Amino acid sequence: MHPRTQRILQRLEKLGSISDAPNCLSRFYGTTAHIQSRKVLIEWMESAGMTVHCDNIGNVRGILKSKAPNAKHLVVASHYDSVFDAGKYDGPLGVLLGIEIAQQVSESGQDLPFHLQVVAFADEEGGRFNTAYLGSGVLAGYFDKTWLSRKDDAGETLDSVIQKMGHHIDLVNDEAIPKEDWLGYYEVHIEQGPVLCDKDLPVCLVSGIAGQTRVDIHWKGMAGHAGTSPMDLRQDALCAAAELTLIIEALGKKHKEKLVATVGKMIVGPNSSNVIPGTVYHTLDIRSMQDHFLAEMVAYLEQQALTIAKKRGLHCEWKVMQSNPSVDCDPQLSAALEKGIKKSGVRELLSIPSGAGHDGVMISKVAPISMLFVRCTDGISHNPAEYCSPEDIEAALFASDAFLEALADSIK
Ligand code: HGY
Ligand code: MN
Ligand code: MN
Repeated sequence: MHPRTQRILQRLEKLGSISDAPNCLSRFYGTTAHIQSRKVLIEWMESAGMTVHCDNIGNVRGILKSKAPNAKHLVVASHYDSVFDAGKYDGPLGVLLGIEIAQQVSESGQDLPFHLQVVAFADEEGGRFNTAYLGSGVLAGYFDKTWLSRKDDAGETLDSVIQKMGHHIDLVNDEAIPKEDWLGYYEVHIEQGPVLCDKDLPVCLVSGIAGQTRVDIHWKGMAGHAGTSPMDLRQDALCAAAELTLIIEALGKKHKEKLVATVGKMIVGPNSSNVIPGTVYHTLDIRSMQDHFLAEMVAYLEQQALTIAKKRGLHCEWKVMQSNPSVDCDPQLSAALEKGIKKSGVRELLSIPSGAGHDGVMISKVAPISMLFVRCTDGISHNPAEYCSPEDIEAALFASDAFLEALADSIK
């Protein structure tokens, strides 16, 4: 195995051990582990020969400047936050591979015709504040200041967490790379799906990223005594939430070829075994490559929620937290990536859409994007069983080296 692959594996283990939870990997935005991992990333980017700075949202940004006049930026990135009880490849693989391709350029003394900027985004998952793409939102100049008042489960606001990290939120808009200065965006990420395993391929191109809407749903009923309240006189918030959850599942199954819908988080109040739940908060994560269809499904489910609330005598608050349309990867960047994949010896070219969201969704607002998927065993992700083999990581590394070369040739 190439020493560069070895180094990626060692660093994946190191980052995978930096967690806020004692028995699993969890690294939400602005936590102790998040800040600790940032320090390690700064060190590694500096040792790769890059000029490194941490921006005012917590993105770690390393750059190899080109001497070419009017050089634009190629950003190679992924994220270093995680979901709770995460796998160690989702995010860090793309960051560490980016550092390796930069180190190769720096050590070879090659002067690329573009600036090479490697970015570790501070928050892609939105695990703490349900704000996906915080980091890439800043890089694209699309940071939404209404996010600042968002609260985590402990009631702390995003604004206060950013300040505690020593950042100045009023400066974030200076951190963006202006639209005219972008050459493009490239991200390497585990597929988090079964296709590469089925096809027995190590890597493939990504054709686009599905549209995604995230909704916060609050049910307000009436808490009551579990022993004395007649069943037909209750305003049980949990039963209402459960009824909607099953409608959501049925809708996803009915349109399974073009829709996925998930209730992933639920908080029951007061959450006592002998009290009828008076309040329930839960999320809806719903996605499709077809934007109009997705909007129709969100509207339909909102109607269903309001119908359930009326029938059960509850109040339902439906709050769309974030909605991103589906995006296409750029044909020219993908053509260079195709050359890179071919040159690295992968036996078959494949291009698939991504059901998972990625920072490219945010970056696509200002720049052409491209992505490389890497096989992960059985497509398992957002799960500690997530695994990506050293051989497939090496295939992705070599395909990325060749992509950079093909891109540089296409500019000269
Ligand atoms: O949720 C997603 O698709 C990604 O992992 N943030
Ligand atoms: Mn990810
Ligand atoms: Mn993820």
